[in-house]
Amino acid sequence: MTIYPKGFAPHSSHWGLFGAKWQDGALSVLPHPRDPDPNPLIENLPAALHHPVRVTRPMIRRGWLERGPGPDDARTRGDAYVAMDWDEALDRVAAELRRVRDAHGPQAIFGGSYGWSSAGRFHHAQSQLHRFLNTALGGYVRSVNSYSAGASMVILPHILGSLEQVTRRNVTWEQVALDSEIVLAFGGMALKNSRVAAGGVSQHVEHAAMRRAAARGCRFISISPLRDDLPEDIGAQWIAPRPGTDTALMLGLLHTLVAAGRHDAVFLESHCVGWGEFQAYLEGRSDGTPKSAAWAAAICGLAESEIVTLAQALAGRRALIVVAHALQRAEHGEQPVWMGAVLAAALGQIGLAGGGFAYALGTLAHYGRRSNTIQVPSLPQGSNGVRDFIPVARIADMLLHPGAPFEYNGETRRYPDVRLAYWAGGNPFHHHQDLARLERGFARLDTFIVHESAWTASARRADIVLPCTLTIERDDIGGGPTDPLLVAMHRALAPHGQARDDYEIFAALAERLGRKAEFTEGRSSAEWLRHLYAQVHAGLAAAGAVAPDFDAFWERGEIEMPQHPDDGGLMRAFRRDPLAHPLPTPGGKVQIVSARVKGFGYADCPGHPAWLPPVDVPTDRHPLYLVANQPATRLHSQLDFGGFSAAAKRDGREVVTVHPADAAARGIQDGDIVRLFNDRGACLASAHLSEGIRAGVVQLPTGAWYDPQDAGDGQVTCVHGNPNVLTRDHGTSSLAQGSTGQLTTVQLERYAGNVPTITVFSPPTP
Ligand SMILES: Nc1nc2c(c(=O)[nH]1)N[C@H]1C(S)=C(S)[C@@H](COP(=O)(O)OP(=O)(O)OC[C@H]3O[C@@H](n4cnc5c(=O)[nH]c(N)nc54)[C@H](O)[C@@H]3O)O[C@H]1N2
Ligand SMILES: Nc1nc2c(c(=O)[nH]1)N[C@H]1C(S)=C(S)[C@@H](COP(=O)(O)OP(=O)(O)OC[C@H]3O[C@@H](n4cnc5c(=O)[nH]c(N)nc54)[C@H](O)[C@@H]3O)O[C@H]1N2
Ligand SMILES: [Mo]
Repeated sequence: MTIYPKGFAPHSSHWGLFGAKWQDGALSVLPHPRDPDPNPLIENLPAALHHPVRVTRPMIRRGWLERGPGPDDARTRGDAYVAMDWDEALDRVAAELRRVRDAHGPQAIFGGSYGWSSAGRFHHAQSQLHRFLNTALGGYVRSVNSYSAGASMVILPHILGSLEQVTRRNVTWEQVALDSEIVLAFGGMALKNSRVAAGGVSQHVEHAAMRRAAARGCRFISISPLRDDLPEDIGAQWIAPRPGTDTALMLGLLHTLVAAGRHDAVFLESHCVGWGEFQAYLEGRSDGTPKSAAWAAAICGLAESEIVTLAQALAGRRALIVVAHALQRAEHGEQPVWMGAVLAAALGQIGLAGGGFAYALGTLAHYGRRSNTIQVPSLPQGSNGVRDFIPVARIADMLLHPGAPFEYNGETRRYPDVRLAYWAGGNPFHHHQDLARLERGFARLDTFIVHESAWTASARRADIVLPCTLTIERDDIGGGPTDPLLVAMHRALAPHGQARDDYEIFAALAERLGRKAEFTEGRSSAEWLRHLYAQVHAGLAAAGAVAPDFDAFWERGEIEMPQHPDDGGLMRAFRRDPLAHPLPTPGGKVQIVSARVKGFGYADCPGHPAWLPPVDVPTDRHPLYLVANQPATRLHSQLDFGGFSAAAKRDGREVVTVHPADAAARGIQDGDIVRLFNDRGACLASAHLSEGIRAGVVQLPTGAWYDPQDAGDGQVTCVHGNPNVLTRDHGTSSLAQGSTGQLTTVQLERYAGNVPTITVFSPPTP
């Protein structure tokens, strides 16, 4: 481990590679020595290791013990928990799994278990759970797509190619640094977000690439309700339209370009399908409404001249259109993704170095990188005997309406009748919208089982909580498809309390179900690491790359993975020769019109991108937009009890950003505790006044642990500041059914009552 400082035990997390180091009995974390811009989120770890809110023993909810499995409102009302020995707890879990499987079949078990479990390839909790349910019980109801990209994962294959194909080997940060002349980023490219990558990231390159581009004269323009979605030091211009109106803005820009003859008619003809039909919509010949700059200005709350000037700036330049995940986590989220691609196509930029459409660039650290030629290893999943699935964000609908039909990507499907949900590596009571509704859904289950390292909101609503290790308490292999390093993740300390690895827990359950050999294949976890590494070793050797054996890899701490050249991949090849390298779409070209999507007949997702006015807009009762975006100080809800996350709160509460004009109208001062509310719920937060937000918009990040209390007014209020008590649980459209958690509407007031104590950082009562 020559490049590491003394005593550095390498490890990997979604927020970066780091090393754990012991000094004077205390563990500290150091960033990877070659990371130019380390992520402070690693600072959440040290104080979390032995925090009182960690789960130390198997725990069973008292109501479930006393009354047995079955629908129970007490599940989500803060029931008490009883500690139990591992053997007895595992016996009960195995018996309950067997009961449900025998009585209702594996199609009554929901094992989607969405979430960002740890970065290691072997101990990846969902992979462990899915393998267990497949090998030991015959399968489970799964979920498809993600909260990240629920709409884009479904719309992109209809118009350009899969999310993977569109985001991998396309425009890189290297190209931005060297070639882009103007970057128009819808939703910005917040450095807080690109600090994070699934599987880990060894070098945070985004900020340096932006600075190099800016120094060369590249202009960056952020379209966002928040100023700090692009860093100040690159001279970024900030334009803040009304949230949720990006599609109208893009239409207004394109209308202006077309009116001035500044669009690339040749590219639209040679590389795209359906321009003529779309142009009739754009110019209002098909619906009577020209999508002019003036039309867009009224919808977006911008000046017409701003839109015209922006269109002029784009024309004739190497222009990159970026659309953040955030935009599609909203009503009709498919539209800004589709329209962003159409705008880039009409500018004739798709496939050029540093130009075109870079969906989600800057949203996460794995985008905009070279990709590895060798796959990172993953745990084989076995085969799932159950065909039923849900789009991931339809969880509450499934629980509340078993058997009901739903639309998805051209199919009418039915919600399965689920009796048991098993979660390992995710936190639904963090990630889902309208938490009060989600609670009603979970109350209907027979049994809810969770593996957690800490008493998260989901653990507090589970019937059985099995304590699991943190990543740093076990050995693993870390890596992602676009990071050049594969990491030997060294265990830095022993498990806290009686915590066990997910693998050990599932192996013990599989044994009780008579399926141990099928689940473990006779390997210990140490043997699995060697087994998974052998695949990498073979790949490296075949590629003629340096291929150390496992022990040498482990000793070194990391190895380099070979990468594809920065050649623009699919889009560049398609641009050069659309016949020889067609896009993986029905027409082999950019689908400005999709006959397939049109054929589905969805009013909420027609056959070409369109402005579809949202339902959830400000009213007299709820006059403010709420942007519920990703937190800067943690990854989602993870380690919210860690030092870095805790330090950013005020009076222990999450901070809501409010424009001074909106605050003044309500008699709110900086630092006041405020109450945000709408018809779904209420929460408290500490007000931070800032001119860096569009007036009429408030911003409260996700991730403060859900702490519902009766605040004395009869209504349940999250006293800690979790925005998902307020967000709306409604799919993006019939096409994708993605989450719409990013945006909703609320009212805000100064909180006059006694400020309740936050309770969720102590374990529940026995
Ligand atoms: N309103 C609103 N809601 C949102 C979003 C938004 O923008 N607005 N964003 C959405 C998005 S994009 C996402 S991805 C989701 C994120 O939602 P989640 O991924 O569910 O959130 P996390 O807090 O990362 O939850 C991961 C959980 O896994 C646990 N865990 C970590 N490692 C292990 C392990 O090894 N084993 C086990 N058993 N558990 C482990 C952690 O303790 C943590 O509780 O949230 C979504 N929710
Ligand atoms: N520090 C940190 N980084 C993270 C995560 C984390 O939890 N913490 N989560 C990671 C994950 S899983 C994901 S999926 C990505 C998520 O990536 P995104 O979903 O893109 O991230 P957000 O921060 O939610 O949103 C980005 C910005 O979009 C802007 N925005 C919101 N609504 C609108 C709108 O209607 N129009 C426009 N133009 N802009 C809008 C907001 O100002 C917001 O700051 O982030 C990743 N990065
Ligand atoms: Mo995400």
